[in-house]
Amino acid sequence: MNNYTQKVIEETKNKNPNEKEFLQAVEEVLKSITPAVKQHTNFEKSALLERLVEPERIIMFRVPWVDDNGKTQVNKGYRVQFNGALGPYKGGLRFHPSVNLSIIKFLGFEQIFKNALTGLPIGGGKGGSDFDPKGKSDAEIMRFCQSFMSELQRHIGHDLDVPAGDIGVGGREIGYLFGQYRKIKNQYEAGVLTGKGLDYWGSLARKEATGYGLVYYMREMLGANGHTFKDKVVTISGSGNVAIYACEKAQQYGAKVVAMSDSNGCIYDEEGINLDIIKDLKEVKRARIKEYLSFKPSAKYFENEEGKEPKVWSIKTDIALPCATQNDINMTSAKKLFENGCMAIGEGANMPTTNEAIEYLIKNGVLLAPAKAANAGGVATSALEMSQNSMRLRWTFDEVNAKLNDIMVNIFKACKDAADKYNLGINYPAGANIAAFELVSSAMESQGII
Ligand code: NDP
Ligand code: 2IT
Repeated sequence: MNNYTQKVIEETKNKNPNEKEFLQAVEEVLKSITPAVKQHTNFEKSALLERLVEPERIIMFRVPWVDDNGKTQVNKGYRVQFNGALGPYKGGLRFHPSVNLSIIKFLGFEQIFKNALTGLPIGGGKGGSDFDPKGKSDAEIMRFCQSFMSELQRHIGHDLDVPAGDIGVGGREIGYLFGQYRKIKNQYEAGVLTGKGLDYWGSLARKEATGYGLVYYMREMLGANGHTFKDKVVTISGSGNVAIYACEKAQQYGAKVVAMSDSNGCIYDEEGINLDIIKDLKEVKRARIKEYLSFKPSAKYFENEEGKEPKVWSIKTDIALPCATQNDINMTSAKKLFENGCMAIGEGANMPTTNEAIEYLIKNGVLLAPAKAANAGGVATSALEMSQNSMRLRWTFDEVNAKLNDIMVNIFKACKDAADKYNLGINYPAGANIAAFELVSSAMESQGII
C-alpha cells in the first residue's frame, strides 16, 4: 500500500471509531485500489480519497408509528447520500433490527462503486431503519412505511435520490412508500422509487434482476476460467429476493441447487431444491425455511447455533452463492468451503465475505465474484426502470433481461480488464474496485473540490 492510501485508512478509522462494517468496506476498497491511486499524484492534493470516504450528506430521523395494540413505537430512520458524482443518489432501503449508521454507511459506500460499474447515470446512496418487519401485520407495515416516507419525502426525488428495496423491503413496502410519497407531493413522480409493482410502472424483470444478474456474472467468470454451471452443485445462503432468482437462473443453466437458508438454519435437498415450494413459503406465506420439510419430508434441516457459523457453508458444494447478509462467510466457513472442494463463490449479498476470507480464498485459487460487480444487476435494472419512467414507456421482459445480460457481461469484462492491467490474476474483487474507482475518481476530479 502507498502512504497516501494507508494514511486515509488510518484517518477514517480515527474519525469513525465505532463503525466496524463501514471501516471494513473502506479498508477493502482502499487497499486494493492502491496501484491505481499511485498513477495519480494529484489525488492527494485534491484530497480525493478523504472526500470519497466522507458522505456528501447523512440524514437521520425519528419514525414513530402505532402498532395494532394502539401502542406507539419509535424507530430510527436513515438515508446516506454518499456520492452524487455520477448521477442522482441511488440505492436500497434496508429494514432490519441490526441496522445502524455503520451498516448504512458501508452499504452506501459500496453502492458508489457498484453503481459506477453499471455504466448508468447513478450515484451512491443507501437508507433504512432498525424496524423489524418480521411478525408485523400488513397494517403495521403500512403505517410504518407511511411514517418513514413522511420524513424521507423531503430528501428524495427522481433527479435527486431514488431509493429501492434491500433486506426487509420488497414490493409490498415499496408500494406503501410510493403511495405516501405521491399523496404528500401531490404528483405522479414514478421515477422516485424503483422496484415498484408492475401495475404502477415498475420494470419487468426488476424482481428477478439481482439474482439473474449474479448468475450472468458468474457464467462469464466461470467461462473465462474454462467452467460452466452445467451439473455443478450449488449452495445458496438466504431465501429472499436475491437468493430465489439466483437459484432459478442457476437451475435453468443446469446446476443442481441443494441448499438454501434463512437466519434460523438451512435446508438440504440432495434431489435439488424445489423452487416452487420456496417461492410459496417466502413470497406468499412469509414462513420459515424449515417448513420446506412439510412439503418435502425427504429433505433435511440444519438449525444454526448461536454464535456459530451458518450451517449452509458446511455442505459440500462446487459453487457457493451467499445471498443473505454481510460477513456471512468468515475464515472458518471459507476454509470449510475450500476443503470441501468449492471452486467458485458469487456474492449476491453485499460484503458477505470477511476481508481475511477474501484474501484466503483468492490465494487458494477459488474464483470470487465480488458483490459490487456481481450483484449490480439489481440496481442496473432499477436504473432501467428510471429510464422507462422518464420515457413514460415500458420495455418487455425480454428487452430488459437482454439489457441486464449485456450489462453483466460488460461488468465482468471491466473487472477482468482491470485485473489483467495490474497483473492481479483472478483477483476480481480488486479488479472491480479499480475499474469502479477509475470512473468515480475521474468524475469527481472533473467536478472540482466539492
Ligand atoms: P430479503 O429480505 O428478500 O431476504 C434476505 C434473506 O437473507 C432472508 O432469507 C433472510 O433470512 C436472510 N438474512 C437477512 N439477514 C440475515 C442475518 N442477519 N443473518 C442471517 N440471514 C439473514 O433481502 P434481499 O434478498 O433483497 O437481500 C439479500 C442480500 O442481497 C442483502 O445483502 C442485500 O443487501 C443484497 N442485495 C439486494 C439487492 C436487491 O435488489 N434486493 C441488490 C443487491 C444486493 P430471515 O428471513 O431469517 O431474516
Ligand atoms: O444493494 C443494492 O444494490 C440494492 N439493494 C438495490 C438498489 C437499487 O436501487 O435497486
